[in-house]
Amino acid sequence: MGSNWEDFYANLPAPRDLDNSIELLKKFTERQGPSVRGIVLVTSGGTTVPLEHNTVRFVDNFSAGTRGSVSAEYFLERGYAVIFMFRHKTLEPYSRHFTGQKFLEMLETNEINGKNVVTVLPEHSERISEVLKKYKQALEQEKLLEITFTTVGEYLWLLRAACQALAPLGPRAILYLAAAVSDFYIPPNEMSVHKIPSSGPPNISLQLVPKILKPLVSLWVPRAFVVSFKLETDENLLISKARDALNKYNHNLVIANMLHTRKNKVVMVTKEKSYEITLSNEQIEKGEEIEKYIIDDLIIIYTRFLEAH
Ligand code: 9Z3
Repeated sequence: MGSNWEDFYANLPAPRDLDNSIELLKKFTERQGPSVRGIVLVTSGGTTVPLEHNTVRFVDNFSAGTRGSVSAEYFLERGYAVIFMFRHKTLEPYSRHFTGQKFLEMLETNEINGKNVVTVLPEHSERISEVLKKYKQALEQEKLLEITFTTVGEYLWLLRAACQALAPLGPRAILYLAAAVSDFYIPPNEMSVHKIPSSGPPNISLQLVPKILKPLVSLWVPRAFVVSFKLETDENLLISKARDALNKYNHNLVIANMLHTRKNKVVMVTKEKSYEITLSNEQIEKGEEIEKYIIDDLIIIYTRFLEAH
């Protein structure tokens, strides 16, 4: 076991609320009328790898969900419907602008006629209102569906369910796989049921998660526009690995990025060419986001793909 994706799913218990997610996905995709430009599945955030069935401990990764949540906003702005499939408690579109105490600092509280009234400080009003309007619009127009996962197993079940919902759309489906998915896991039958005792150093052995991009591209959504991400920490490997993935899975675009520079630089790799998108220092200072440029370019590549179909 471990190399074949069918065995992998057969041995991996489905998440308890999977049927509910399937229903939401079905309703959402069916509700999008003929005028919708396309539906984008954006995956975002990292996955956990539980070490115990009654999970106390797990292996995790760094992903904060910035790439995914920011990209989702730009897709919505460009008229696409978005299924935002994200790791529970990582960043979400719109609310990501107001996280932590930064948000509380935008508010003030006063007592008026014996009642506590909370107001937004005038200097933050424009900004909050701008984001709030976009958020409300996405909800009112029913253009945004959010579904969550935590473990790598939940991610994989949900990904397959989302593909099944998107398959009927053919080339109108875009997959933008920005989540940082674990390459390793502990198969359920090898996992400790209870909390691993601390009486001695644990013997933890991880297995390979099968490469899910393979069945995804060739079987689940064969007519969709598929974008994967490649993350490296060694610059020398980045482009060759991205190109290997493209050749191996035969999808449409790989967006390659380095761990430490991912917010300011990516490389767009298609079958025809590869080129960099970078933010200048001036753009960074202005608070510009690289995802805006990624999405603009992606749409150009996608439009060409549509024309070819
Ligand atoms: C990415 O490369 C994303 O851009 C990041 C975004 C995870 C770096 P943040 O969430 O980070 O904004 O903090 N995602 C894909 C990473 C990945 O695991 N790719 C696999 C690989 O490189 C291929 S599917 O092997």
